[in-house]
Amino acid sequence: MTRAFLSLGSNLGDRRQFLQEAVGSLGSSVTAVSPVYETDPVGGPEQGRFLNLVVQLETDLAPRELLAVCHRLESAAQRVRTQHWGPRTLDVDIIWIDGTTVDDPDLTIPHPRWSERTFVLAPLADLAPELVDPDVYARAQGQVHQVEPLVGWEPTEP
Ligand code: PH2
Ligand code: MG
Ligand code: MG
Repeated sequence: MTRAFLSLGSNLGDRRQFLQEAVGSLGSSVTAVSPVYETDPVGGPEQGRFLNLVVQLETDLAPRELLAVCHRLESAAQRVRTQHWGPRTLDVDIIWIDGTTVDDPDLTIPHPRWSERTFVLAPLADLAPELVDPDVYARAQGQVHQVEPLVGWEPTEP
């Protein structure tokens, strides 16, 4: 089993419900869920604020299998890809997998922009402070503030 971190974000429709359903679908591989943050959009067109969180998994999936899971969750949220970095019901990105790097045109692990974005670093630091350098955090972009946590998520006993 390997530890992995996914970043989830939503800024369209019932944002909290999309996050809640996606975390629920990940099932027993989830070992921790960060607080929820409301975040100013970073990059892209003018758009509404996001809710963002980070999920920690313990998984045997290969990086591409995990990517397929991310895409399946986005499809389940009826994500429609129109504008690049435009508003979305659900975005699920692989941020980090312990001991793994991938550098392919369609998949880069660690995520290429994870260290530039407060909406990733703040929830990641809540779960894995050792991965977040305070100097890197200080240079990251975007305002974030913590809001109500997701309800009903219980860590599974080992
Ligand atoms: N995702 C992006 C671009 N900008 N900004 C915030 N606050 N949250 C996001 O999840 C986000 C973003 C590209 O995926
Ligand atoms: Mg993204
Ligand atoms: Mg994405």
